Amino acid sequence: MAFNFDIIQKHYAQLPAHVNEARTLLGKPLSLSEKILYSHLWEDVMAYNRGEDYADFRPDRVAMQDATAQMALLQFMMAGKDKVAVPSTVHADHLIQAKTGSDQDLSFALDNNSEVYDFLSTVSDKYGIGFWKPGAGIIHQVVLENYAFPGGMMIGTDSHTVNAGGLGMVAIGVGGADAVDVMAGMAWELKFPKMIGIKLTGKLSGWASAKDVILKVAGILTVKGGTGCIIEYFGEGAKSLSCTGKGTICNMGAEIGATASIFAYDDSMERYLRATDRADVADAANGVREHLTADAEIYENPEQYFDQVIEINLSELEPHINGPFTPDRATPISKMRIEAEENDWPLDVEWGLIGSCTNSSYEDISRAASIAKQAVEKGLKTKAEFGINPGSEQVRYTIDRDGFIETFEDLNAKIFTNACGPCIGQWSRAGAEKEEKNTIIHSFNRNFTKRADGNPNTHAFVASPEMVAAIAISGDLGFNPMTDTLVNENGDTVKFNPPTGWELPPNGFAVEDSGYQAPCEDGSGVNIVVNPESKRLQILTRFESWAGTDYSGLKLLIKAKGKCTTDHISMAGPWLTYRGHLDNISNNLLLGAINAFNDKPNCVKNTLNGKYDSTPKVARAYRNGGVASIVVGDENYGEGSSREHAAMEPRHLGVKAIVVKSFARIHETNLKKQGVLALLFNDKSDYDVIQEDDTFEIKGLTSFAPDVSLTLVAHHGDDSVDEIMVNHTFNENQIEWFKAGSALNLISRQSGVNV
Ligand code: MIC
Ligand code: SF4
Repeated sequence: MAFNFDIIQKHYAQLPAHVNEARTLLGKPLSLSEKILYSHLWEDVMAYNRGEDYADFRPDRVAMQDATAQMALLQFMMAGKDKVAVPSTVHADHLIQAKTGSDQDLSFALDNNSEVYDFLSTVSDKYGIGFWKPGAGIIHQVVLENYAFPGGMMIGTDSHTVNAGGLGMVAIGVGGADAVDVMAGMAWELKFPKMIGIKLTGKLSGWASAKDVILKVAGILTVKGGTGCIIEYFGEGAKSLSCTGKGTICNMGAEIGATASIFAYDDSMERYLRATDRADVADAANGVREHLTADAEIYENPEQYFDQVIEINLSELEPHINGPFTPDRATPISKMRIEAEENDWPLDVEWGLIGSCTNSSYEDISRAASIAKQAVEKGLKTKAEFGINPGSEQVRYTIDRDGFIETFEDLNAKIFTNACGPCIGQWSRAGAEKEEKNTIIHSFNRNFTKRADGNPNTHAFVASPEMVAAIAISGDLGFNPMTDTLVNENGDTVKFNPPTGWELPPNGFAVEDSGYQAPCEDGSGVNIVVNPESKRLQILTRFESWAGTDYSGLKLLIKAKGKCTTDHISMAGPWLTYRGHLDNISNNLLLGAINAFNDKPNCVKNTLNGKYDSTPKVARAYRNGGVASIVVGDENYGEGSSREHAAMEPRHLGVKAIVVKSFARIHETNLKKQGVLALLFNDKSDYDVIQEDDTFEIKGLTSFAPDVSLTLVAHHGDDSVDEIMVNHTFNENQIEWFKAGSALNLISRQSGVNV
């Protein structure tokens, strides 16, 4: 039986009427994404221009993971509500470090993070939020197994929330402040997305997997190609993929900046729902099946209806390996050796890691295990070390029962906790501090510099779990298991057969304790205590509201050059410790960003004393000296995570504006929510005009209005002045957030809390 089945039933009961109304109003057939968006509008149906108009939505549920939930819930506590308005869950998955193996690592985490876990569990209890305890699994796998439903809409404080598109849901990653809106019973705002259609023909076979579909798409669309879009997959090839395979594809839509990705409801989803004990949802979905896919004309003539169409033939798809340092650098396996040699990437592979929310399903593990099994049978020993993070306790229990864990252990693999682990730098990798140049391969989604082990010289490559297994066993990045052979311990030449696996466990899923903790019925008596001395949790104080004048006397904190992801702005790994303490985590502000004036990370000029120092220290020195500042950035600034710390930290340390060539969606919204001016160079070449010693004014704020540009005045060291036109995407409501000092200040005011 599914959680909150009543909500799903109610939605399906109204769905046909909503879809018909939207179709009539728009006067055209509807894509699945449009059906879902229009059936979740906050108010009456009206037509929206894709990519232009903001719309208010009513998501069905909210999911949060521990590393972002702390800040989301600290904000929710200030909103003046007794209970969450929609079903919400918290998942304790990011704070568990992979070191020795699951049991020891979990008990260490329980001890080490007890303060944070107690806080999350108590707040969840108080406000009626379901809590998935440490060890229960990774948020997106748990959501897919328990909560996602075809035709639904959800938001989650994690960029890979989009994973639930694999079960036909419009699922969107957001910052915590957005989650607060929905949990507080308010509308949730989003610019109505554009639509990219990806037609999948043919059928996967051999070594090609669902992961290779998205690795190839990432190569085509690049890290910003999906910005502002929902990607809808369709065609015979789409139907042939498993539900969890669809999840993998949707999951990595985050890597190309897509707002969401989605597949229509089909038999694979029905099978998955039934296998995960949700026959009730499957039966209900079957009753409205025609509304859980696009109208036929859309998939017949996609060019007429989507903003962009891509076609991929699964029968011809070659396995890919993406990386290093960016998930969109796609190389077909047959070209990998040449590419690595040309670019001087180390060919020796030191680690193969399987897991993460992207690829930790039963099917993934069973296919990778089929390669591991062959290795043992063929007398091969693994050359690289192996680590596995199962996606959930249900998957772990079932793969253990079915012998896959044993198979990996035969290859000396380390079985880590059901958690994010190395994917988010929660990895105590021996020797990483030596910062040696090396290669690892994993089945995760992101491979930004330093992400997995903190070593800037680790070249991390992304591939399917079965390819990770083969390459880790061979220890050679250039190994192509489809054509190459290996020599075993007896000196015989052996070759892998293509992987085999099961879409779903032949004997069904099983689990003894899923790790779920339901909230108490009445949380009014639950007391939340945060120790004022705590280093990990800090009750928030409100950001000051806008003083009503233009800005002047602003200093340049950093002009960031090139890729500046949220990992560069607010690093994870060890810093996850401080996710509930704004002042402490602000000490990581922009640590990874490269200063355009000296090409160094974490070394910027303090123009108050002319000395170079670490970026967060200079930010603090400016703030303590009563000087406000700005940050200048390149393209796709804030790519990657949903972590709003990347927006709250600059705000906390006195940064008034972030001026860039382009933004990633979630980060841009996070900045607006926290009262920071997110500004765009009208002429991108003005980025070059900014000098290290500049002092700035921002003019036009007293008449701040949608679609009206502002002026950034740069006073250079030689007394010359440049007036730079800067644009923004603030709408009326968002301008009110800016004026109030943050969106939360506005909500609190509206709820009658004194601000
Ligand atoms: C990630 O994959 O980068 C994370 C860690 O899951 C983040 C969330 C976070 O920073 O806590 C994400 O993807 O949003
Ligand atoms: Fe966790 Fe990695 Fe997935 Fe982020 S991408 S939710 S860190 S497993």
